[in-house]
Amino acid sequence: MKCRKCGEAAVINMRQHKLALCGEHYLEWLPEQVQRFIEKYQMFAPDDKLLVAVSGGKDSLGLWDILHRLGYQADGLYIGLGIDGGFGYSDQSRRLTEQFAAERGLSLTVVDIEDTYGATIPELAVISNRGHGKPCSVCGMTKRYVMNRAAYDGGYTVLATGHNLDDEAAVLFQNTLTWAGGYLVRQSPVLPASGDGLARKVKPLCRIYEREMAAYAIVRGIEYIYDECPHAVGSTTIYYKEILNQMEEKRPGAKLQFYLSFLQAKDQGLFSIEAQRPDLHACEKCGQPTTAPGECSFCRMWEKVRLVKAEAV
Ligand code: Q46
Ligand code: ZN
Ligand code: ZN
Repeated sequence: MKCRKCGEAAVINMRQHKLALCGEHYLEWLPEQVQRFIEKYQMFAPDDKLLVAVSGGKDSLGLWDILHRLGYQADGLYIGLGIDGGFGYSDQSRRLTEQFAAERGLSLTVVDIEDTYGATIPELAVISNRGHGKPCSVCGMTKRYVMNRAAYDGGYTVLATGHNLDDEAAVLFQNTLTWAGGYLVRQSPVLPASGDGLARKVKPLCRIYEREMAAYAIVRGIEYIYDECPHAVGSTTIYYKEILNQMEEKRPGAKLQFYLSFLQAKDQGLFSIEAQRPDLHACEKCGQPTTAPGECSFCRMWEKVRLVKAEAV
C-alpha cells in the first residue's frame, strides 16, 4: 500500500475514506480533519480558552497534541480516580499524562478524587451503593462534575473531551436500541454552555475512528496507557463496539454513516420533542447547577461518604 500523496510506503489505510497515507502525510492530514470538524460544528474559535480532559489514553493525549499543533490555547485536566486494577491504572495514567505535559511545556491541572473529596472511586461505589458495586456510574457522575467545576473555576470557555467515533457510535447504538430519546437528543458534537453554570462541551474527535487515533499516537511517538480502565472490561460499550466493528469489516464506513445520518436526522428535528431541558438551579451547598431539589446529587453522595467514614472511626 502506497501513500496517495507521495507514493512512499503507507502507515495506514483508511478503507472508509479510500485513502492510504505515509507517516508524514498522515500527521498532516489528521489535524486538518479535526480543524475541519471544529469549524463545521462551530465548536470554538482561536480566542477561546480550552480545557481538555485527559486520561492518559491515546484519544485524549492525541487530542491535546492536535489542538496544540493547531495553535489553540488548551490546558489539560487530569482526574485521579484511585483505580488500581492490579497494575496501578490510575498511577500509570497520571504519570504518562504528567510526562506528556512536561515534555511539551503544557499546563496541567490534576484533581485527585481521594485527596479532594476523601475516597477513591472504587470506595465511593461501595459506600454510596450506586451502580450495584460497579464504579462506572459514580465515576461518570464524578468526572462530569469535576470537569464542569474545573472549567468554571478556571474561567475556561470550552471543555473538550477525547470521545472518538467508535465511542460515539457505541453510545448511539446503545441508546437507539432502547430509543432513549432524552439521551439521544443530548448526544452531539457540541453541547452549548448554559447561563446557569454549565460549560460548553465539545468532542473534536467525534468523526475520527479509534484506529486512526491509535495510529496517530504511534506515528507521533506519544506514550500513552494501552490498558483500558479495568472496570471497562466486559462493559456493554465494548460489546456494542465489537458489533459495530463487525459491521465496519463488511461495509467500510458503516460506523461513520450510522453516526452522521443520526446527526442529520436530529438536525431535521427527529428528536425535537425531547429537546426541552429541565430547569436548573444552584445547589444549596456547592452552587453548581443541578436539577435535584436542594443539594445536588454529587454533594449528597459525598455527604453520605463522610457520614460512613466518620462512623468508622
Ligand atoms: S467510568 Fe468505569 Fe470508565 Fe470510570 S470506572 Fe473506569 S470504565 S474510568 S470511561
Ligand atoms: Zn506521503
Ligand atoms: Zn452540590
